[in-house]
Amino acid sequence: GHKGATLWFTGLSGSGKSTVAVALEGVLNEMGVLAYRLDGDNVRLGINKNLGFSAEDRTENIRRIGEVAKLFVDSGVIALSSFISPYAADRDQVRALHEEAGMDFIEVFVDCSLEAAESRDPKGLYKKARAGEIKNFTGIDDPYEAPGKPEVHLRSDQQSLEEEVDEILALLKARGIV
Ligand code: GGZ
Repeated sequence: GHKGATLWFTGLSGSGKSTVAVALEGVLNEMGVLAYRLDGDNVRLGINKNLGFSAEDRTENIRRIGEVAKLFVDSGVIALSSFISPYAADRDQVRALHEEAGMDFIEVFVDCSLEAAESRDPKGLYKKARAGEIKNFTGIDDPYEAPGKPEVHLRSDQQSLEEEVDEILALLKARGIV
């Protein structure tokens, strides 16, 4: 059997949060474990489409996602949440929300140098940010507060995807989540 939990992936744009979440989702599904990914494509275009990238809007984005993740946990699903979530206080709020309800909250720091993330630049956004066409871009002219004590600390510019997935799976097993 398994129980619900929130895996909270945090890291720069282009760090590989979604890539790891997609790979982990595949492995969990093969194991017969229900998992659901929350990311910009299904959240920022839906319930959070009225939010932008100011500090206030990022905080509200994370707050709402935290509440949605908690609903998934309540239903017994593993929520895989992939958002930059640049502010430590916002992530800690979501953690508190889960822990007060006796729910597992696993912070996964997808650590990647700015250089590596910027060289990937899959959507060309860093280039636009450097050119001043996008303002307040995380890592360029907006802050990213790295987690101090994440449950999992991945180095996506040094580890393979398989290693990253295995590391998370080991923790889920150790915690009795899967
Ligand atoms: C950071 C931005 C910005 C700004 C648009 N800063 O690579 P992506 O495209 O898919 O990931 C980024 C995504 C960040 O949205 P989040 O909801 O994860 O951010 S937060 O947790 O801070 O609320 C990027 C794109 O949206 N994007 N403008 N200014 N990323």
